[in-house]
Amino acid sequence: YASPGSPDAKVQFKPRYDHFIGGEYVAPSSGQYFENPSPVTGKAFTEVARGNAADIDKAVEAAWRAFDTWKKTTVTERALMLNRIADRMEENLETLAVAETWDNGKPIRESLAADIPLAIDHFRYFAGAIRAQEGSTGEIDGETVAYHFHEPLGVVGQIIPWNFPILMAVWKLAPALAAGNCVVLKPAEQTPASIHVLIELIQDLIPAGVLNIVNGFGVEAGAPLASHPNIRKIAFTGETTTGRLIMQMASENLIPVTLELGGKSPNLFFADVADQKDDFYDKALEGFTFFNLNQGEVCTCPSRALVQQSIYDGFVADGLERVKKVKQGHPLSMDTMIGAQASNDQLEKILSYMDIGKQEGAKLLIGGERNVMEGELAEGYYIQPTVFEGRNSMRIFQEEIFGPVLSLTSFTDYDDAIKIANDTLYGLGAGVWSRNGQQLYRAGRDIQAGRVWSNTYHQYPAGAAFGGYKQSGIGRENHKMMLDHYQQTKNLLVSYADGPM
Ligand code: TXE
Repeated sequence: YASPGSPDAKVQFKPRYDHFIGGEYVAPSSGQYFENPSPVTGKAFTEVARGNAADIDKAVEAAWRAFDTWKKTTVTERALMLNRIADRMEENLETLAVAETWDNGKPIRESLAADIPLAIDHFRYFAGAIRAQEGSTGEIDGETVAYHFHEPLGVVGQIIPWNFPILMAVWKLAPALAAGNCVVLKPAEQTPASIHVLIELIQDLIPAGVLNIVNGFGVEAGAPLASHPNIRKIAFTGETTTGRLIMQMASENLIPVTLELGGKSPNLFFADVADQKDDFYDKALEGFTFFNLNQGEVCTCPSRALVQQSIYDGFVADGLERVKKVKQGHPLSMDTMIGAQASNDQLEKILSYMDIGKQEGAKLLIGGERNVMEGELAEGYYIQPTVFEGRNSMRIFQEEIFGPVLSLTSFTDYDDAIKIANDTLYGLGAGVWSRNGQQLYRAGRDIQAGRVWSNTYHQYPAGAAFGGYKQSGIGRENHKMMLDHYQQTKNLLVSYADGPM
């Protein structure tokens, strides 16, 4: 695919993006904009409104105005809107995928095959889920009935990160809109542009004010949103320390929060994986290399590999051969498997962890450096796939690096494996690989994480609940249970009796 800016590109970004409030593009009240570089080239390609508390106020007001009408729409009407959005996205798949890759740095084959199709499916899933949802009635006594209805919360705030800009927005938008809420969403400052490409494509399908986008930085725009007295819920994905702040802000207004935070996911390979060198073995090796997906910028990145001692040497040697085949290149080339880190800050954070790993005595098995590319990519943010061997007590095993860096260690038996897997502050994802169904099931139940992939990894179907144990968060995303996080329960307690109470 051609780079944006060249004449045959699938998407041309505007030189400047304003906020999207009340169905219109609105200039920031401060008059200020910030530059947005593409991680592919390291060069700015657009500038974006720098939002503040006054912009958030405007957006929250516009959302409440829209809510008066939106709350009266039927589930059929709302489902139809979500399905139309999905269709429009599907018709523009390549445009959205190129926009996402340019803004975030991820390889086009991932944005084409995963990010955008998953986002499309998410709208369709929640269009179906909301239509199938029912309330309940309870017979309290012969003449008294308890009715339970679902009602939307009202205006909700959503703050999203930069690793899957469109998909993370849609994970939050689809259930919120399906449930009848209006939304004020703040994208991450590192990746503000692709969401505007999406909004331009779908804005005619959404009543004015139902969805509002305010861009800007965390403290300037995110905090006024999370602490706004007129939002009824805040949903956040990002760093654990920021999640803690969001929860404090929400506590002032006593509103519910859902938090999807960091992770340090273990990926366990039991000895029987290597019983035969067959297709299953091959699949497990692929699972070993998955720490590279999205340049490792995934909250569920399988960043700790735990391999049983009896197969360790052979399995790791085969695994490293596979890592060597992970092709780094131009994110818009179809054969590129690993692209650019999303920001210069993130690049530097990862490089600093490479130093930490080396200093604390971990053995570098592969990679370990910035990848200096040529031509258009020379100033982009590229890092070599990296594998360190060490112990679970090391910082590179305990702290979220959020890059293509694998921390590798061995375990002796089942109990040792579970002990190491759970020796972490986090509990978002995990992987278990074994030919033994019993072992797979037991490990899946014993690992303290919200999602345990068994003989697979990095699949994100809309119908499977996703969320964290421990410091990885509160609440779930995906799955129809998500609707509960965006609804109130209304109870009508009705007496049909004529006599005294
Ligand atoms: O996250 P932040 P950052 C992890 C990952 C990464 C690290 C730092 O390890 O290296 O966090 O990334 C908004 N009030 N994850 O600094 O700050 C911010 O503008 C309100 C894991 O980018 O949490 C952005 O929109 N909002 C992760 C969003 O929060 C605030 C995804 C995320 O930014 C705010 C991203 C404040 N005080 C990073 N401060 C995952 N779990 O997937 C920031 N924000």
